[in-house]
Amino acid sequence: MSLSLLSLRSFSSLPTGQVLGGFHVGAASPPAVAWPLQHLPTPVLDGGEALRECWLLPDGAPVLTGEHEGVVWRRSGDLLFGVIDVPEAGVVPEPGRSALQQAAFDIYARIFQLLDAQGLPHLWRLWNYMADINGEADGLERYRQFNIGRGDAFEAGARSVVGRVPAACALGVASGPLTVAFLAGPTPIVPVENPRQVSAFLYPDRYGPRSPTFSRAALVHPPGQEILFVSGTASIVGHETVHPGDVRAQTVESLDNIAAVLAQASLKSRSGPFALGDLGYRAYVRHPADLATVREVVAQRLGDAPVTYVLADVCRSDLLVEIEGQCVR
Ligand code: 3EB
Repeated sequence: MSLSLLSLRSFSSLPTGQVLGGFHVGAASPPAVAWPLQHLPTPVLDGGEALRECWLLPDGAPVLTGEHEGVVWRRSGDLLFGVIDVPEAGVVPEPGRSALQQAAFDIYARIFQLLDAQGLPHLWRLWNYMADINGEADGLERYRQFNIGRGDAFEAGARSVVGRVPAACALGVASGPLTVAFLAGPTPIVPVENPRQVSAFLYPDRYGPRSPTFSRAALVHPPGQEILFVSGTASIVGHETVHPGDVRAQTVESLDNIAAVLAQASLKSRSGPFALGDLGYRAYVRHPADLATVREVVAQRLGDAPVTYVLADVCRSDLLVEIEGQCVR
């Protein structure tokens, strides 16, 4: 059983192999498919109508597909991928909670219920997207509201909010529901932190009342494999944003951070060291006009490694770029 990640640029093509789940990035609506598909309603910046990424299974791998309170999921062996979208307009928040906070709580609570029912309790990687991430409502930035709901659900689901927490990203798009995709498995992650950065789950409360729940990277081990997920990585040193307003320097700093994470991951790896050129990447760019600069720095540093550029808002308003990656072995 071997999992692989396929990237497709053509709008018309769909994978022919067996799919566990995937992503459709682009403004146009996604195709109807029988597997969980996360739609990011935001443009791909470097050409093509849409990007499709699929987690592929070996031909003939058995799959089980289902739905649990809005979580669309597919399982093969002990691997489970799922997607849930919750429009905030349909949420009735409990007193003292915003709709976004409640939506985040509900989504994570449902995911944990599903994982417990499936006997696969360990979240490996989360992909979080929401509208207007830097907007303020009821006196609190929306990303910070999301962090409260997520953290509360981790605790309600008897999960730790520090230490062994999944890899993740959290980005803003122009519109649409709060959408969360996840990959889960039977074994805990091996967490990886970055010595250049304060762990996100220990950020001081000037970044919000509840710290974000994610590891800088996670090593996970499907049977016979090792996968490294590097979380969304930005121009943060310690806990502070560095180079505000300077997209070139922010891109360099983000790549320095990824290099530092890879050095730590290499120390814990079963499959050998990780170099920058070994990963595939997604780069989230806040302003389309910055694409050329980001690409130039990335090309210098990453060479031929595959990178997809996506328009998105990073979760601090002074961050202009965020880069994530993965290596499947
Ligand atoms: C940071 O380092 C940048 O809230 O899940 C990166 C990856 C970021 C994941 C999340 C946030 C998240 O704080 C932001």
